[in-house]
Amino acid sequence: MSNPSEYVPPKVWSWNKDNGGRFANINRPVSGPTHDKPLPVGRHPLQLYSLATPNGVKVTVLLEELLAAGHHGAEYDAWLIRIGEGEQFGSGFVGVNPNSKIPALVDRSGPAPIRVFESGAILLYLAEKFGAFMPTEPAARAECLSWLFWQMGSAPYLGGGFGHFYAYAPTRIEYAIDRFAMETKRQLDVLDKRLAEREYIAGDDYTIADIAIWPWYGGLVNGWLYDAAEFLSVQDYRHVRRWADMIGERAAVQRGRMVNRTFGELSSQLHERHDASDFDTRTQDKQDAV
Ligand SMILES: N[C@@H](CCC(=O)N[C@@H](CS)C(=O)NCC(=O)O)C(=O)O
Repeated sequence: MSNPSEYVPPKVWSWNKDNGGRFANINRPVSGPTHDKPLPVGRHPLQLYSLATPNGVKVTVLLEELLAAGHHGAEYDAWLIRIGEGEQFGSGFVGVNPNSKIPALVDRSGPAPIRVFESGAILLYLAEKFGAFMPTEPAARAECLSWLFWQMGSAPYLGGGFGHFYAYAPTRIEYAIDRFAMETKRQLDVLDKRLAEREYIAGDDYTIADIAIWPWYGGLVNGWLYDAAEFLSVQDYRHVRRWADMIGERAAVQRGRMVNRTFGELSSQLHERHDASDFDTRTQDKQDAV
């Protein structure tokens, strides 16, 4: 293994503001707001503050699925939080998520607003609120929750570990890439074995476990993350690929991917979503033409 220039940690760590990493401008060793900024509130019961990263897409996919299944109470306003510009550190956003990360949801349908942060918590909250996309039979429910929490615990190794060191770090460190590529491939193999036996992650039905896992691991095998499909030989995980294609064909999933999206084809970017008709009339290709 090649020897990266040896780093000897000092006795006490201190903050080097410009460490050269892709997100050096927004990463801080402290929490809390950096500026005063109230959050906007729209007319619908649910207010989502997010961005179309894999963690954000989970929630917009579930909301679009709920609406497609006839749950009108899932109507939502999706507001854009540009994390690259530090909008997650505005006082209003921090009030909804003290952890300053998208996605964050406020449910204003009851007598007092209810805040929910962490994408897994939001999926669970919405699935329970509407009685949808989560089985009620105890064994099936346990399986669904197990895979939902598997995603929450596993994806940081894919994103913060593999993705960071493969695509974003200022230097390529063989040890780090090797360690997290191995773990990412192990996780893909876990999914592949499961999906060889079952149509969906939790069993026979499409659930919030699929909705949580698809944007990360479906995205990875589709070549959407970190330009790493060839490096990780994603074609080997054929059951994951079968499942990723099946989920990706759902109309609600395709709509959910567009919401709060600020990259890719202009026709695929719906920066804010306030009405179902916005998908036809307010994508960025149409905004630019105005
Ligand atoms: N465990 C969290 C992770 C959320 C997360 O990492 N969000 C990222 C974007 S994908 C973010 O907002 N980053 C901004 C920052 O770290 O300042 C969840 O699932 O909601």
